Amino acid sequence: MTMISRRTFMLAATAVGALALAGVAIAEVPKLAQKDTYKVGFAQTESNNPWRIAQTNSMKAEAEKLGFQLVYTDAAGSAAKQVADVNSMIAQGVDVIFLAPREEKPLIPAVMAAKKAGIPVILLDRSVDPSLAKAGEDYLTFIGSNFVEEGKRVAEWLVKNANGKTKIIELEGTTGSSPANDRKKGFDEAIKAAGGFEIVASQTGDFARDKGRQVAESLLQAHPDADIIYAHNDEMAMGAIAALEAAGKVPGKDVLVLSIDGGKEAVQAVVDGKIAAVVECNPRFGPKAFETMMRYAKGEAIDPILVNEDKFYDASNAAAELANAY
Ligand code: GYE
Repeated sequence: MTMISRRTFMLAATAVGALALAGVAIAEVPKLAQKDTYKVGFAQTESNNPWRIAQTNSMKAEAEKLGFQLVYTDAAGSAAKQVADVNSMIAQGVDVIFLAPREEKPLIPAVMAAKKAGIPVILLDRSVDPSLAKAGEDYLTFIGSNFVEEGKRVAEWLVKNANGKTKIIELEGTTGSSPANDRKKGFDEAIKAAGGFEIVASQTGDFARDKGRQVAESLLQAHPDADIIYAHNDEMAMGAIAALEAAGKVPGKDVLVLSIDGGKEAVQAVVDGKIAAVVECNPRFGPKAFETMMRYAKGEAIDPILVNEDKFYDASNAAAELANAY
């Protein structure tokens, strides 16, 4: 180092230190050392459906394959517990945290606490509010599906295949979660742009089967002429099918049911004619999640969003694809 560059370096280092002391956030994700093995945290949000279980299994299988220690927690559907889970991972000194944030805002403190502790965070499957935390600054990246696109793909299929049906009940996912926000946005905007449809009711079923059934039941009573149900995930779609059958309606004939996730049960329901179409949301995160972490440790630049590829199922391919569905 020449004297001048050494002096510049010292000044810069002092400035960063002063900013940190002043409590000003430093715009940099903590580094990850290159090591033979890692202790890795995975903070799951809940385990009440096949999608979550497939995701957890994929993460566990990959950690095992690599011989990494996995600290796994399940927040059981509570954002407060998930924040506590992340804090406990920080206390246990994990090298990196994979976080599936239940909601966009309540998990911000967890992201910031990990950053402050010098632990890089990789968001899996759900994101956080972009005005409160940023990829490449507060966390490394978001790996997951494009939820706006998923909602849009459902709407585009519907516009082509509605066959005169027009009145839509929308069952939303967990309020404040990124997939619920974006699946609504993508679908509603495309439906509005197409014209000729009406969303007669839109209410949360919390991504859960029984809640979806109850909400569908009361919305079908309030809107007996509804002839389309768009559910933000398979669980609520299966709940809606139960509600329709209990009301003496035939799913697939009287009412078209549309869904997102593409688990085996839903793809089978497409084969059976009960669900009209499903956009897959790919839950197999393990290989990409760990590969991204190791690329980061090597010093590679990581894109702020890494998008998963999703398939699409309807009557034309469901039987052939059934064996590949998770
Ligand atoms: O669709 C749903 C799950 O965040 C993409 O959450 C995920 C969603 C998925 O509980 O079934």
